[in-house]
Amino acid sequence: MKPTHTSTNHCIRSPRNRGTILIVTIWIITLLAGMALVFAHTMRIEERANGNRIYQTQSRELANGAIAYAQAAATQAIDTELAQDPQAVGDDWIVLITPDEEQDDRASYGMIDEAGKVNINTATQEMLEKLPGMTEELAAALIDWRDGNSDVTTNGAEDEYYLLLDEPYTAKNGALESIDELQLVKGFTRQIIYGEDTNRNGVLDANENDGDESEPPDNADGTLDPGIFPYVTVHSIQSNQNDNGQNKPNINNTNLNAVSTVLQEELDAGRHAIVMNNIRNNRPFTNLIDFYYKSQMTLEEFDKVSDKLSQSNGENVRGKININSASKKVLMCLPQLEEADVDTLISYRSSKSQEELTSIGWVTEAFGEDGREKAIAIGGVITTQSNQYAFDALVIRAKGRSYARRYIVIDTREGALVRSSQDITHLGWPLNHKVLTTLKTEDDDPEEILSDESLK
Ligand SMILES: [Ca+2]
Ligand SMILES: [Ca+2]
Ligand SMILES: [Ca+2]
Ligand SMILES: [Ca+2]
Repeated sequence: MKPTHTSTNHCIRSPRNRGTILIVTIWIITLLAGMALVFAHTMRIEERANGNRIYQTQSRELANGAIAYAQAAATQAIDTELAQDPQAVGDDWIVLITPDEEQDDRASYGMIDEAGKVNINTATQEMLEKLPGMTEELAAALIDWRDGNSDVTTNGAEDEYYLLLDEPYTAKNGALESIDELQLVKGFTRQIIYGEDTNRNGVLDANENDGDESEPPDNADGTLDPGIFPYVTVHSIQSNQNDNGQNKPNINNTNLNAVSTVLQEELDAGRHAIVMNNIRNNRPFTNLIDFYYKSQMTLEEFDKVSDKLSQSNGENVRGKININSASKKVLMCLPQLEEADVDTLISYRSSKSQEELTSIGWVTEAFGEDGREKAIAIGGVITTQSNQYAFDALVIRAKGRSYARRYIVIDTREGALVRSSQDITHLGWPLNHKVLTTLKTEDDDPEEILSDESLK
């Protein structure tokens, strides 16, 4: 279900009066700052600092609106259609910028599924190396950065390297907390992480396609190299517990009682006996896909039970990739897959509705009889669940005279927890400048302007 504008407004309406006062204030400050240009240099600097302080206050308030909106959007039905339209929040307008592999000539709107990305804290070196622009050296350095030991992986880097830098520090030897943190890892530059898309809007802007003529340096080839940023996350995590609060039974447990109970709930007595016999005779299992093949369940049976079973212990599982939402570049990182295999997966899933893609079992059908090995190769790192969403929010106030950008990650495992919130206003206006000009000069409904394809 798509939330209506009305319900969203109702939930997170911001204090209107305070906003109006702030807008008036910022205009007075702007006028003062303008007048100050004729005064002494020091005077000018003071006025500008004052203006910045006011702007920061307003920006914070705009960002609070964005966070409230992201939380509301994440807790209302999780639907791929959700949040693709501009939303009114009080007197402000919010659009969510999302990268779109298919087009780099205009911005796309929507929320971003963190499970549709490669988790840089859990991906194997093989998977990391398959990210665009990555090398064996970069992947090895990342593995060393995050692993708990100080043994240097081939081509990697531990303390010995970092302690010799001009401003020395030690290797993290722990999980990364943000993608920005990659800049501390040997070899990772802004170029590797963000590519040519320095304003992070998923659009090839003029300065990103003119070579060295203006910042950033780019290859002027007419297509946007977005770096690895759109394809990586540190946030993907899902619960490994069933509704009863117990860990999902591990298919490789010595005692199969719990697995048997799960199967009993969904299979009739005859099928249950046959499947349990297959399970007993064919252990252990590499992962749930291997379990599916060896148990000789039907896909329909597996769809019903797979989400209640597990291939690991522990309360949570990190870093699984949602095969229903991952982009082609992310699917390319799955173990052992070639481009043709990824195309097979993409064409299969686009021929089905989301309801038909309930469990990871669909990859076995997509790959067919000969694809058993490939399906098992990816079986341990894939999921059809998503619990974390990123909102690259552009908040627009006063017909575009003021705006803020926030990158917010919401965890929906229990309610809508804000995992991170980063002010990215400094990256600049992310949409076509015609949109901003039209917002400022025309009296049309902001929603129409923001949705107008001809302006994008
Ligand atoms: Ca290490
Ligand atoms: Ca751009
Ligand atoms: Ca350039
Ligand atoms: Ca390029």
